[in-house]
Amino acid sequence: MAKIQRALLSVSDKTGLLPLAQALAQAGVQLISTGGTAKSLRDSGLQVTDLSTYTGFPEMMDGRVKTLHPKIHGGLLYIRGNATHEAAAQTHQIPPIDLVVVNLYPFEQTVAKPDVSLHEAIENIDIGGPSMLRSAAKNHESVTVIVDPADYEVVASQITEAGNTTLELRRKLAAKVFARTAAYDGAIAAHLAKAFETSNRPALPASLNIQSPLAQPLRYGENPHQTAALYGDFNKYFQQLHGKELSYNNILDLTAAASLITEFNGDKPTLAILKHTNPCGMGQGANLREAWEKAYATDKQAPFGGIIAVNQPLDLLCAEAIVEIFSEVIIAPDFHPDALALLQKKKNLRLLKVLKNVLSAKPWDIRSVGADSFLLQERDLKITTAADLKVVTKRQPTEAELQAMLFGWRVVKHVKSNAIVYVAADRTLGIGAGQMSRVDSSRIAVWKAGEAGLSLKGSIICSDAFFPFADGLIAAAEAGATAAIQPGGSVRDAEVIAAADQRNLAMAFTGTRHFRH
Ligand code: 93A
Repeated sequence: MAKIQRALLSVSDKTGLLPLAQALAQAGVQLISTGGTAKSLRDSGLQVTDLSTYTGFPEMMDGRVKTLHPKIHGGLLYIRGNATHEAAAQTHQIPPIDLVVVNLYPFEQTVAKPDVSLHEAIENIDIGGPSMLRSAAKNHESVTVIVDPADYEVVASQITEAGNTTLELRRKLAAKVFARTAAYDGAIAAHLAKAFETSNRPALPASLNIQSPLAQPLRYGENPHQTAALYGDFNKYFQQLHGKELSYNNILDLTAAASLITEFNGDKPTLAILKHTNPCGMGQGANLREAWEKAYATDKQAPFGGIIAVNQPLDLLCAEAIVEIFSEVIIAPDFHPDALALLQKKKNLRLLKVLKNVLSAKPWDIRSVGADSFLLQERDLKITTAADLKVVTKRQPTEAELQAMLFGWRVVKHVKSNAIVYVAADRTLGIGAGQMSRVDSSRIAVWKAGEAGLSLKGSIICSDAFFPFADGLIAAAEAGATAAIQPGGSVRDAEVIAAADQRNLAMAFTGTRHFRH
């Protein structure tokens, strides 16, 4: 690799620059600099070419245009050894620039000041700096780029030793550049989003380094004293046909509803009612009205103010039943015109047509774990089929029990842990959600079924994670369950299986758990 001959230095923060510049000068490298940087180096006794002399163009427009010149970007970007590029460089008299040292206008520090003006913030958006950094980083095969003063020393020592840097180092430095310019742009985006807001809603924290456009302002968060906003391309999934603006809780709940109903795409008419992201009733039937009757029968109290999701266009027959109770949101693939007309009479009901499956592009779960940290995981998209089930009891499930198991397993996956769901083949009978102990969830599910006047005789118990002890299963058998579906995997599986066998229960292991915390 040829020796570095020409370096462009343009830094806002001049700290630590001098030793690097001295090492470069010592190695015979020509130094080119913008106004402030050139002055500071010259004051320290170094020979520097002014960038304006180099380009033959003055810095202008209050410094907004300093380095944005083809002689600079051409010198950084042309592919060394490429005949056409070399010829263009020759024709236009563009010598190579082999090293760029830039740090940017201090945008983040500027906007951190409590009463920064929009003007001051905008003037601190560096344009030329990121452009040079990106040009140099793109061409890192031949060009060295430093954005972080912490890297001055290693570059200086490699150049002193060998006249140039290693490709390995140039690669590392280039990657660092794109991380820095991305974060810089993120900070600008967040600040401007906030500055242009009229209401009191939070901008995406720059510390999270996520770039997503603001999708929708929200009046408040989970509670009225919390500010909130919706980010990303969310509005491509739903079209709101009627009702007030969606709230934070609506968006959360309807996304849970959409994820749950997606499990039943292409299945017979299915209806789910959810509250606070948990299903409170789910049913299937020959039509949606029947599905509603079964879902609603599970719990006639909780659905008040809930979310309803259906897996086919909502018809009038079903709408007539739904409209009897107050719901926050209904989501459907579509609405029959007469059903829509009826539902639109309800002022406070939001109607959403699903445009695109929320799970169609593999979604991520993101959970905040502090001011500047978040957890990221793949969404739980595991589908369990009959082939995945391992029957562990002496008695095999009947075909009806098997169908009920697979129905219930799709529901329990969407219930907060610890989750216990009692089902029949096409309906929920009792749901116990979000308890710290599995037995308590089971007790709640049994109690809820009792409250609803539903019998658990011949029911199936579905458990999102294994039964740690036999007691939960014994209680289910006593409540009337004849079969169980659960992941298995407890050290006490043998005890649980023995308890099932003693009571002639059929039990299948899925091998997969569905925690939902
Ligand atoms: O206003 S700019 O975006 N326009 C430019 O063409 C340009 N070129 C370099 N700012 C520009 N810079 C920035 O000036 C550098 O990123 C660096 O932060 C600063 C160095 O200026 P000086 O050497 O005059 O202190």
